[in-house]
Amino acid sequence: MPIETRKPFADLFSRRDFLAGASAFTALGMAFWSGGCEACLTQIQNRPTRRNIAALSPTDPIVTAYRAAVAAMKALPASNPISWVAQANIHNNSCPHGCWFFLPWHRAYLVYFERICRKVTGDSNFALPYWNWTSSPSIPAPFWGDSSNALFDGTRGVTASDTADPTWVGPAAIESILGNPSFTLFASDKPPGGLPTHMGSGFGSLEGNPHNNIHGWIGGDMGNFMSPLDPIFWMHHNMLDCLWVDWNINLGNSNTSDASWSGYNIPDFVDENGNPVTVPVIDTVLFPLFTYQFEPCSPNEPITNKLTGARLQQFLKAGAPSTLTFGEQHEAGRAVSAPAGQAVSVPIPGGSGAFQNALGADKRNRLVLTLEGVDIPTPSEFFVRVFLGKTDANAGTPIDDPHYAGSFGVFSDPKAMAAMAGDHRGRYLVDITEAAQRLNKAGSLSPDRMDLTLVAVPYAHRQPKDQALTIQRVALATARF
Ligand SMILES: [Cu+2]
Repeated sequence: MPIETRKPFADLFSRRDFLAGASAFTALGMAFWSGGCEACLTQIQNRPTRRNIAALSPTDPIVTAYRAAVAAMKALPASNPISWVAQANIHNNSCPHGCWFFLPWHRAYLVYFERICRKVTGDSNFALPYWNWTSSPSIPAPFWGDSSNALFDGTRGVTASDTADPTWVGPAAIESILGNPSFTLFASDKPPGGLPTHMGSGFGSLEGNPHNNIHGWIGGDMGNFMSPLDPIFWMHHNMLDCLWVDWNINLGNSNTSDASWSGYNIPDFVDENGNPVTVPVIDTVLFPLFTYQFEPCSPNEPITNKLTGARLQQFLKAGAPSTLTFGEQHEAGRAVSAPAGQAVSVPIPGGSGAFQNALGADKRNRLVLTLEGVDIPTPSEFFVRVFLGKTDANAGTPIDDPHYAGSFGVFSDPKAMAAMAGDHRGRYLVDITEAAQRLNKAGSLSPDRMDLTLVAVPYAHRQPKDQALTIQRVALATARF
């Protein structure tokens, strides 16, 4: 059906405005259109709201429905494609990490999981809650107890009173991540060859920091690619999805317009009837506009759920080229290593004025620390804090120190790594523009040399005896998107 016949949407945008995707609606379900469009708009305005689980009591109907859905899925044999184990296997076999398919893949995964929850509970309005670790940094109460609680997972390495570190999930960390206007730096890099990869070719900030570290910190099932076995997985990824919505819609940032991203069809999911589903990436961009909405999750700005024609047009037309182009690379010239718990400093020579561009007011110019060939111990027992111009930084240096520049965690899976014969390493991008600008303003930045200090900080309760941070290549690059 041509899009023009779908009034009143024809008034909101012409076919041309629809990115690459008039086809986008095919998989979104013709349900919206089949009932006549007055009904469609109402249905869209009233689309289910994914709520902050901290606002729900353990006996709230939403929590009860989620627990019932998990119990029902766990009761199914693994051979059933909508069973708990089969769902986790989808992730284990196909999840792309460390690349820009990370966000759309997990969004589609959640959408179909949510539909399975509706099917197995008969609750057709069920909307998956999310875990806002910024405002509630402990795993929420409904996920504790014992094995009689379907939401409990006995393999976790943390307790109900442990709190996620503000380095990963604190308001300042999340505001900084949301404040990055580059899709690559926010949402991870384009993979080599343009196709999704299982293993990290370029972790951006949302994935590299809160995503990886929540996985690593919780550990147990959450510490590897079977992580969806822990019911908290779905709440965690839902929060990441909410932040992506915030970055796109409220903050007005564009996803990449690279056709290898928007034109990719993800073949990995099953619907609530257990039938295989292929989801175009372009559809995942539209899901939160048409099929669900969020309660506000960002520390800085409430979500605006109101679906206006102007907002839609602006968003759908955007698609600015946001591929990050690297300029000069300034190499450290040596591999670096630090045992967990320790720090290592790396001076990076630049030459006069080398970093000047990135210190100006143009937000499109960035200063990006690129770490290549990063060894990923599995399960990883530590994360990394990056400081600029503070060679005595250590695991006790607070992140409100003005020299603090960013953080990342290494998350992978031993089996995935074993399958990567030859290259067991990842690539991480840490945008240090903010810290450089702050120090420059204060007059404490050397104009032709950057001293970076990487601190390998152990997760709480872990004794990472034999683990070390090891990086083959450290470079500081000027970049523009
Ligand atoms: Cu994950």
